[in-house]
This record gives sequence, structure tokens and C-alpha cells, in this order.
Amino acid sequence: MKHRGWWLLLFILALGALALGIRTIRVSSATTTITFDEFPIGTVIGAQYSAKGVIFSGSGNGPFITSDAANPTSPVLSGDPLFFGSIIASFVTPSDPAKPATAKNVSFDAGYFDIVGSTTVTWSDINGNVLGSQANTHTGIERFNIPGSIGVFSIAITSNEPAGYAIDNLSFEIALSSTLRGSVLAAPVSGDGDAIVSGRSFTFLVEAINSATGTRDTSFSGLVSIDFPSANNDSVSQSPVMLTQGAGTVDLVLKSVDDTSSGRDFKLSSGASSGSGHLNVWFPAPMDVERWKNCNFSGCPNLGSYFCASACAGPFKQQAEFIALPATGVCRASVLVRNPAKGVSRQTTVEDVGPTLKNRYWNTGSIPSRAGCITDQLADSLGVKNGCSPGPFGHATVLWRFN
Ligand SMILES: [Ca+2]
Ligand SMILES: [Ca+2]
Repeated sequence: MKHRGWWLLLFILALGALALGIRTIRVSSATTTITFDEFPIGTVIGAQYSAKGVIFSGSGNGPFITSDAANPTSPVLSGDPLFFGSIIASFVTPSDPAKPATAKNVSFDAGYFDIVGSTTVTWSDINGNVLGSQANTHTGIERFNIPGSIGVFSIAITSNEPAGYAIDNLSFEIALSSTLRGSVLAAPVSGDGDAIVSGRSFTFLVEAINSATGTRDTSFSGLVSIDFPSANNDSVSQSPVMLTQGAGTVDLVLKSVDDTSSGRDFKLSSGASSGSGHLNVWFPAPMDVERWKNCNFSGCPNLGSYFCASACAGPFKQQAEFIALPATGVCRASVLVRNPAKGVSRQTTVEDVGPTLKNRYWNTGSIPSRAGCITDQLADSLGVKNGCSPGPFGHATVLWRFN
């Protein structure tokens, strides 16, 4: 029993250590240190460390791992030929090594130097523009600390250096650019992605996403500007939004769309980070129900009966599903109509104009009290009550958007 207790305790400790370890990795993942004992002596080093964010190259056949009696942390990385070749370190995106990356806090040991000023470190930005250089300032093993953010550094003997040099203990932080992402919290229309309702406040979540991991970049803090460009000047009143630990929210109202767009595009930007997306915009619309044959139908013409006439294509000689909107010029437009009370949506098209002719309220956001018609057949499919009692037309408030 005592043994079992011990094992249980060890198991719990191990779990705790694992949990702590995971947390530590997440917090400190930005700093990487390479000591060149990760591969056997003699290994030519190219892309083996790419998942850590660095690729090596250099003179001859490229740098390789070797032991070095003059270095207390041997093994080391030597250029080719042994201790005399040049070494180039290029930083890359760990998740996508073909993509160059910027590194900061780059430092490493080099030596053993026998002569001051014999060997030069040169660093460049991600586009190869030289940012600075530094020759060794003393003999022995010297720690180089490269200032700022760089894309590449190289080290090479630039005058006489007896018995050459090597490098070791390279550490750096890959500075990953963040992608900005916007989404709607508690979207009012389920199953339609980032959807909002015209004229109603919604909570817009803006997040910085780590490009390498696809998860929220909690190191990101700052102002993000939000732009919902529109030809209708339906501007967003609150912009920018403050992101703390990679996230921030702002309550917004949008009213309209351009032309017959399904919604609104948006752009997010903060320094070098940016993002974009699209929100679907639904219109809450009190609709008449247009009947195939009106109540007390006796024969054509009969106003409001699509058995007799339709402004787009009709008449329809059988019951049909479609929507009428109060403006010309949108016949055939694809529309989604939703009964919010039942959560039922139908895809349909605009096949009539009415009850008025010139109210493109989807472009103004000013929704009229009679915002269109849906047919009795569509009302049935949506589970919307319609009939001839008490009045000649049924009425239904639905949500709709261009599709
Ligand atoms: Ca080492
Ligand atoms: Ca030397």
C-alpha cells in the first residue's frame, strides 16, 4: 500500500510538472537557444534548426558541428574549412521555414579569438539591407549581442585570426507578425458565421493571432483601427479598439450594405499587423404575405396576386417561393429569408417589386413599416402564419439578406 501511495504521489507530481511545463513553454516560447550539441559531431548544419526559426549556411560545404578544445561549451558550430570558414544564420518562420522571419535579442558566443578586431559580425534586415557590423573587441570567447530586429547575421574572419574561431550558444526570439481577426460575439443569426442585424448593436471581437501557431497572441497589446468601408457613409462610430493580451471588444452598429452585397467587408490594422473579413448583414423586415390567389379571388387582374402578375418574371401559374422588395433593379437577386422565431431559413430570389417602388432601404438602413412581401408558399416553408383572416394579407416579420 505504501508503494502504491508513492506511485500515486509521483504520478500527481508528474502531472503537475507536465502542467507547469506546458505553461512555461507557452510563456517562454519566444526565446530559443541552440548549443550545437543537438546533433552529432561532424554534422553539416543547414535547415536542421528550421523548426526553431534559423537556417545556417556559409562558406565551403557549409558550417558543421565540431568539438573545440578552446571553448568551454564545446561542441560548437564551425565554418568550413574547420575554424576558418564563414557562418550565415538566416531567421525563418518556425511553422513555415520558407518564410523569412525577423529575430530580436540575438546573441551568441564566438571565439576563441587570439587577435582583437580579426573577425566581423554583420547583420541585415529581412530584405538583406545591412543594418550594422561589429568586430570582436577582445580575445578569448566573446559574447555578441546584436541590437534591434534582424533577418540575417553572418560572421567571418576579416583579417588574420590564428587557429580560427567558432560560434556557440545562439539565442534569439523570433518576432512573429500577428494577423488581426474580427468576429461577432453571440451572433444573432445562428449558422451564418459572422452575421449581424441592421441597426442593432453587436459586440465585435478583435484578436491578434500568432501567425506561427494560429492561436491568440497574448503578447500583443495596442490600438487596432477598424474600418468598414461603405459607399453609403454608414461609418463605425467607435474605432480604434484597444487590444490587451491579444484581444479587445467594441460594440458597433451597422445599418446598410452597398448595392446588393451580402454584408460588409472590414479591415483591421495596427502597425505592421493587419487583417480583413466580412460580416453578413440581415434586415429585420415587416413583410406582407403575397398570395397566389388573393382572398376572395375571382379573376385577374387582382392586385397582389402573383397568379395574375409579377414585376420581374411572373405570373406564376402555381404557387411559388419568392420575395418582393420595394425597389426596381433587384429582380433575380439571391436572398436568404429567415423566420427568427423558428430559426428556419430559405434561399430564394427577388421576383416582384412591392409594396412600394423606390425604397432601397438596404442601402440606407432606414427600414420602412412595410419592407416587402414574401409569398404564401415561402411563408408556409418558413413556418410563418398567413391567411385571409383577419385581413386580406398576412403579415410576417422576417430577417433577410442578400446571398
Ligand atoms: Ca555548445
Ligand atoms: Ca583563434
